[in-house]
Amino acid sequence: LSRRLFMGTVAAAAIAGLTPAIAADPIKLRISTPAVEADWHAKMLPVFKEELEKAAPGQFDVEIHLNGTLFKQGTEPAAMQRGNLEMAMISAFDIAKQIPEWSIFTAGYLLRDPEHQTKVFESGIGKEMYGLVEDKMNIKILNVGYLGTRQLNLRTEKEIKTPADLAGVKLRMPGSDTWLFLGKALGANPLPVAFGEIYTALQTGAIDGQDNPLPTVRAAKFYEVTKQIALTDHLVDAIFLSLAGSTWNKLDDKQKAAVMNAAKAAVRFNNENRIKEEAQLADFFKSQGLKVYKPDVEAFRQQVQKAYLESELSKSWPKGMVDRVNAIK
Ligand code: KDO
Repeated sequence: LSRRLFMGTVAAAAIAGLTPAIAADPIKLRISTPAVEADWHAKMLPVFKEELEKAAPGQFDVEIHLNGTLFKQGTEPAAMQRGNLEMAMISAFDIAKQIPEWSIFTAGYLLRDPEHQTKVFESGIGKEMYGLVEDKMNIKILNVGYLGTRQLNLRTEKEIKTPADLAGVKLRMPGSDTWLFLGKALGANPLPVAFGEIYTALQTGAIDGQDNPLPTVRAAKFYEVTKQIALTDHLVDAIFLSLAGSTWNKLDDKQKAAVMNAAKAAVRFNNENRIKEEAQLADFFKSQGLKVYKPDVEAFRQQVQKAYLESELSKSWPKGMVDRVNAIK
C-alpha cells in the first residue's frame, strides 16, 4: 500500500509539472572527542546538531561520540585525513604535529584571555593559519572554541609558588612533544597520559597532578582526587571545531553555510557558558575542600616565555607572528 501511495504521489507531482523531490541520503557527520558529557565543549555538540538540522532538514545525520570511544585522543586528525572520520574538535597541539608553524599556539602565556583568542583567530592571522591546515592537512576548521585557561591541579599538599616548586613533580600532560614541552617549561616532570586515564592516575598516585581549565576539573571530577589548584593561568586553550576536507568538499554552498552557522552557534554556546562558569568555580572547589590560590604568576610567565623563545619550536613560527598576535587588542 505504502509503495502504491508513493507511486501515486510521484505521479501526482509529475502531472502537476513538479519534479518529485527524491531525498538523497543524509550526509553522515560523526564527531569524535575525548570530552566528558558534563563539559561545555561536549554540551555544545547537540547545539551544532540541532542548528544544522533546523537549517538543512534531512540533509545531515550528526552522530556525537564522547569519551574518546570512537577515536582515541590525538588520533582524530589522521582519522579525518584518511576518510575514516568526518568531524572532531582538534587542538593546536594536534595540528603542530604536522604543521610546525602551529606550535606558536601551543606556547604558554601568549594568548591573553578568551576575547584575545577569538580576536586573533577572527583576524588575518586566523585566515592564514587556518589556510595552512586546509592546504597541508586537508582539514577545514569551522570555528574556534574557548576550552578555558589551564591551571595546575595537584594531589600533593605542598603549595606551588614558583616554577622551582614544581621540580620533580610528576605532572600529567596529553601525549605529544609540544604538550610535554609545556610541562617542562613550567618546571615540572611531565608524563604523557591520555585524558580518559587521568582520574585513575590521580587516584592511584601514578601522577602528582594534571593541568586543565577549571570547568574540565569540575566536569571530569578531578577535584575528587586532588587537594589543590594553583591558578597559574599558563595557557588560554582552544579547540578547533573541524571537518574532514573530503566531507567539506562534498557540500554545496548552502550546506557549507548551514554548517558554518551551526558551528558558530555551538561555539557561542560553549564560550558564554564556559566563561561564566570558569569565573565561579574557585568557590566551588574551595567548598569541596581544595586549596585554591594564586602563585607567583610573573615568575611562571617569565620562565615559560623564555623557554619558548629560546626553543627549536619558535624557529618554525611565522616571522613576526608573536608581534602580530601581541598587537591584537
Ligand atoms: C587534556 O587532555 O588535558 C585536554 O584538555 C587537551 C585538549 O586538547 C582536549 O583534547 C581535551 O583534553 C579534551 O577535549 C577533554 O576535555
